[in-house]
Amino acid sequence: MSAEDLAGRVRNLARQRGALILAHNYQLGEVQDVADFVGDSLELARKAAEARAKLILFCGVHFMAETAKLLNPSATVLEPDPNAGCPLACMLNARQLRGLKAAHPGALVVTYVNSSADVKAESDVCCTSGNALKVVGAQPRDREIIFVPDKSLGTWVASKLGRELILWDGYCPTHHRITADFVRQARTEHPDAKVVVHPECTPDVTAIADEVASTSGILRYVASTPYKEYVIGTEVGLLHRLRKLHPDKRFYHVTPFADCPNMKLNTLEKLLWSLEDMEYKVTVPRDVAAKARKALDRMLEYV
Ligand code: CIZ
Repeated sequence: MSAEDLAGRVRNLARQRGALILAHNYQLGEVQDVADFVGDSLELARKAAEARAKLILFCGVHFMAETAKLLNPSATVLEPDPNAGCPLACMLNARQLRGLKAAHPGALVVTYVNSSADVKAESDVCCTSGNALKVVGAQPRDREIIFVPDKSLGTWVASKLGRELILWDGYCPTHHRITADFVRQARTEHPDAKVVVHPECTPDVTAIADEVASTSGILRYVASTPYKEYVIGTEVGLLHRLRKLHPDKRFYHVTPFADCPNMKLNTLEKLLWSLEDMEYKVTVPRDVAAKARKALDRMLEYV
């Protein structure tokens, strides 16, 4: 079956089942193209929370589908491949976070959404890379802040806000493959291009970029600047969306190695099977869900 036929079948079955298909900016191009909505985790969280549909097919990684379920508990949330995890989210568990809290009594806990529901349940408020500056910046100055689990993002937030944060040694393996050497090489190959990187990159990479932004921030930067060429330092899936939105501009990735193997587990075949078999349903234990939802709701209060 051609990719076009498959996409048609996914769309038809989604319509029959009344399913809303949400896809992250890092998904395969053909998956983004069948989705009702494509966005970053904050935009997808908002869509999931507001969705009227009783069925959501979530194409991203597990913590994102879990977030959709937390924010819309009455909807059935399906993920096409339950193995699509997030190594960063696995770098901190609830027991470890409780240990960190015990070592810093009185500290507020700001947790990046790239984390499990168990970890969110131990947190005061969540953030995404798109709103981390706003969320951390809004916390009282007289309180210590634990920021978990991404150390690179936390380091960038701390430097932008001029505020010390207690960090955890977690990182995104995909973004850490974007090295300063690759950035310098890309600048040599594309001397007229602006270099825009994600704050999950290491500090030596963010230090030499022209702009540091989340995926939605990168999309806004490209839309609002007159340049014709951009070198993009984030997961390669974002280039599909950028090229589609701006056919008049040129986009290069810093390195093709910034390709998240988990994000790419979702294929059109798996989307179709997921809708046919109503698999794999995302569930979160009730006691964890209630606490985790509070941390997410607090994040959504920041516009
Ligand atoms: O927050 C997200 O969706 C991620 C993982 C990256 C980004 O900047 O959009």
